[in-house]
Amino acid sequence: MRLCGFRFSNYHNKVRLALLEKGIEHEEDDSCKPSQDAAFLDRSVLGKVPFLEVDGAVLTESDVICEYLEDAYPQRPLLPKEPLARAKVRELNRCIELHLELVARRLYKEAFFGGKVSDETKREVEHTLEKGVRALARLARFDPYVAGPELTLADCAAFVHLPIVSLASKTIYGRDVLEPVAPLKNYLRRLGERECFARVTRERKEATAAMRP
Ligand SMILES: N[C@@H](CCC(=O)N[C@@H](CS)C(=O)NCC(=O)O)C(=O)O
Repeated sequence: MRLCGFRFSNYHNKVRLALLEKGIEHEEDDSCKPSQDAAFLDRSVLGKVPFLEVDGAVLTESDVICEYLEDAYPQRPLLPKEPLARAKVRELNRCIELHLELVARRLYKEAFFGGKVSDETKREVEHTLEKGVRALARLARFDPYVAGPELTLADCAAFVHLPIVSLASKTIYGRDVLEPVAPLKNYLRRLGERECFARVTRERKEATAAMRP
């Protein structure tokens, strides 16, 4: 199986974390950039990364890929066995991606890429982010992992997405919208000390440095 994408991508790194934590043997193609070219759409239907090539098929959408990995490689599980506990992990994951990362993403053009975002969009995003932050504060357990006592897919998502939400909001609003989630900083620092998480961070930084002119 081959994971395709690039190591600067938070969604790509989420899947890398799952692969590495589960100890799944795999190849990587880190040279795939999002594109709407027909040749790339043949590989990734929406032109996004990451995607997984496996057994002659292609899987897109990081959550779908992670759930496939759970089903196909049940060792070192990243989802609890019990259905309700599994659903609670997915709920947290959804909150982090749909109500925080995807919302903050509307700011990235100005926060990270030298573009401009309208004041109206900034106001709208700030308001929506606040709702997501309140939901995260209510759902997250931090005892010691985000969904409870075991490491799960929600930790993989939190680790790659939440620092970007913080950074984008600090750049655009001059404040970290995630500040009210008090245990978050220590939790992310502790998570970053795990071997696989430290590796993904190190390799993301190397990839970022290599991209600079
Ligand atoms: N929902 C997708 C999101 C993936 C995504 O947005 N990837 C970004 C890179 S971090 C991308 O390919 N962006 C290009 C685009 O949206 O066209 C997933 O979970 O895999």
